[in-house]
Amino acid sequence: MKKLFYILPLVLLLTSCEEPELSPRMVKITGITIYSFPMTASNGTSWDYASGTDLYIDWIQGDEKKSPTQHYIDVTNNSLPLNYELANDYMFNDLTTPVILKLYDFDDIDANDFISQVSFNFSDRLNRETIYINENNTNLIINLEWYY
Ligand SMILES: [Ca+2]
Ligand SMILES: [Ca+2]
Repeated sequence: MKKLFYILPLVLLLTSCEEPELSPRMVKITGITIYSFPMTASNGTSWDYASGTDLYIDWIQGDEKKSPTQHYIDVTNNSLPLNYELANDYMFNDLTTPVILKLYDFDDIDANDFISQVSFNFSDRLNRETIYINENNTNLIINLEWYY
C-alpha cells in the first residue's frame, strides 16, 4: 500500500505532460445552433411586417463566399434554439482569415434584411469541437470537424 503513494504522483506527472498540439489542415462546419438574435431592427420594427423572421445565414471569408443556408420561416423567440445542419461545402482550408457569419431575414420581393453579424478565427480555436460566440446581440454555437 505504501508504494502506491510513491507511484501515484509519478503517474500524475506523466499524464499531465502536454501532448504536442495537432495542426489541422482544414476544418468543416457541420452545424450551427442559434440561441438568440435581434428580433427587431434598432428602431423597434420587426423584420417582417406581419410575421416572424425568415432566418438564414450567409458567409464570407476574405474574398470567398459560401452558399447561404436554407431559411427557416417565421422564426419567433419560441422557435429558439434553431439548428442548421450543414452539408459538405462548408469546408475551410484557410484557418487564419476571419470568417464572418451574417444573419438575414429572407424576403420574397424586396431585398433581404440584414439582421446582425458575428466573426471569428479558426486559428484562435484550433481543435475545438464547438465554438461559442456572443456578439452583436447574437448568441450561437458552431460545431466543427477538424481534418489533419
Ligand atoms: Ca423582411
Ligand atoms: Ca416572415
